[in-house]
Amino acid sequence: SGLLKGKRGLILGVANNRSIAYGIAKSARAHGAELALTYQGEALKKRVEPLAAELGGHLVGHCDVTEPETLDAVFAETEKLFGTLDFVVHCIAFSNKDELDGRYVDTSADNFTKTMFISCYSFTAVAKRAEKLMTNGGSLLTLTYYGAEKWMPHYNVMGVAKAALEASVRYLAADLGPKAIRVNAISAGPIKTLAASGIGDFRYILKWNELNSPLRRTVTTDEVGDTSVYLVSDLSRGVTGEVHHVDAGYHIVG
Ligand code: 0WD
Repeated sequence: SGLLKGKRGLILGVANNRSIAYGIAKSARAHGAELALTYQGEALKKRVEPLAAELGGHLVGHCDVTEPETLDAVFAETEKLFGTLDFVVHCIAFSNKDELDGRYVDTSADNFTKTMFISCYSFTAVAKRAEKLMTNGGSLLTLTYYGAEKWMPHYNVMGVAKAALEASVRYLAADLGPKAIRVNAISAGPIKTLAASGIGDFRYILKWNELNSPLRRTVTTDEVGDTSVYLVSDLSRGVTGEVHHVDAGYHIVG
């Protein structure tokens, strides 16, 4: 379809072809969007380059949200490329692997700060920069998880960061609404990606969702991608400040 024809989007967080960001990029492209993608470091550049080419997208540089100058450079490059921006998708999270196991109470101050900064604050840093390029309004989208709402085994400090991220979706929606910029999140069910492989007992979590979700299965990055098309397109023009679950219905059960 041409739902996103003429729309220009920046997608942050493609690491490889299993990334949720890649599923989103594929769906957005299939619906006609023109895409800008970033990569984190030279090692991932080699992975992301062919994916960008496959999607007819543009690489707009290295982005590490802990180096704010790289975020500035990416937005400058995107402005050069597109002029204005219609949507941004933020698929970035990080916490030290050894704290995505065991007890939340044992979180170190250092990793707490780092997890919050990369997984929560970075979305606000992105929104601030995107606002300047969204002169015709726009849509900002981030990725969250059910561990923000309920205790989940091993999710620990990431659950706390996702809760803050979901709150920031609401505050950003209120700030940017008058400029017709909408801000939403997708709460995805568990998917086997690079980031997820750091979470303790992840295979068990996948199996548990398969057995207990209303649809009796887990979800795919393609399904998250297709829902993202709705949230970044004009179909959802009346929707902002929302956390939309794409989890085979698990959140009504668990
Ligand atoms: O089950 C899952 N996989 C779920 C993931 C369920 C619900 C939500 N999510 C969220 C994640 O928390 C994250 O916010 O979806 C988002 C995307 O994660 P993903 O697709 O599961 O994982 P992955 O393909 O690994 O992409 C995350 C990427 C990083 O990859 P690695 O694994 O190399 O850390 O986030 C990027 C990086 O490319 N990233 C950063 N980008 C810029 N600056 C940074 C950083 N400092 N840190 C991580």
